[in-house]
Amino acid sequence: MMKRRNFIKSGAIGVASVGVLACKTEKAPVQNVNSKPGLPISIATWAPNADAVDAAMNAMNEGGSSLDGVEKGGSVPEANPKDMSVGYGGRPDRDGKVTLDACIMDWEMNAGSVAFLQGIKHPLSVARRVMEKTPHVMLAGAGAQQFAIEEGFEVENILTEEAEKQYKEWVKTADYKPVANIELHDTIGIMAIDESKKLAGACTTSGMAYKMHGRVGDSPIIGAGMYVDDEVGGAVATGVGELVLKTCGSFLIVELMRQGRSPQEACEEGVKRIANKLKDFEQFQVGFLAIDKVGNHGAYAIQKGFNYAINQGGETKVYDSDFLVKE
Ligand code: SD4
Repeated sequence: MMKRRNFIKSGAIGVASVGVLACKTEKAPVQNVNSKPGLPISIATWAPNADAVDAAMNAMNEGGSSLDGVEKGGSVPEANPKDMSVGYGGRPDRDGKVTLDACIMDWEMNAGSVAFLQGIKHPLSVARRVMEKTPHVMLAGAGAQQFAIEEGFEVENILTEEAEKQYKEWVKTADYKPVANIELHDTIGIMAIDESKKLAGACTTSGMAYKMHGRVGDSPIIGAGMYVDDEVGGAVATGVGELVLKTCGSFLIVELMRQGRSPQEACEEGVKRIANKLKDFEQFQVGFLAIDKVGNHGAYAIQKGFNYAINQGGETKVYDSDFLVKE
């Protein structure tokens, strides 16, 4: 039986998961636009997702659209058992169940999403099917799994031995402490613009490790974990989803860009909104990443430690994001 008391006592939200790869990052140049603009582009949260932005770029180079790119990119960490924040290998909730959230959106405001999906390695591809094959935007839980099965996805055990081992250790104390940045988060929020200038975005995650069973974060929510508007640009979020949900983070950033802010300025404003509105925000990490229509990008986080990967015109780089809480 879970130690529910510990869980409640130590707060409702905590930090997601452990990073999979040590990556050497560069500090992003301090300017509004921290790279040369240029298309095609693929960009994703967290440096270990450099493989994912490359996969997205390859998909576009092979004639795929930006939508194909973000789906392909997101499928890289989903399939990687060493990435314990996304898809197969993701950490379970406090009841030992791996529950996945994902969403996808294209340049025509088509959007699809799945939440609280169990037993399916590639929730992002299911989200795309929701978008393309149903009259709905979002399916959750058993209904999302049923739809996935009907679409030919296999139900598998996606709790790896390693994730189970760590979970069994965690259960001994069942302490759900929000300690930001003692570990990396690897939830992937990914965006791409292809040669025909079409913008798409996606987000996929196993959510906060050891969350309450049934908890859904920002990642599958259009406008919270991800939002793209082909006229303006796009934004994605990572970190403690509760803070992003309460501020409609990605939508806010895109709207700020619509009003003339650069991607960098908009990400900074998004983090400041959290800081101005939400108590105790310093305990938590949230990172935002944004691009505009021509491939300028920006990033900003509450805390040190957020980084991201970008492939622009075939060149892959990883950058450290600037952040708000400076000691
Ligand atoms: C969530 N935002 O479920 C996700 C977690 C995350 O990197 O981004 N981790 O709240």
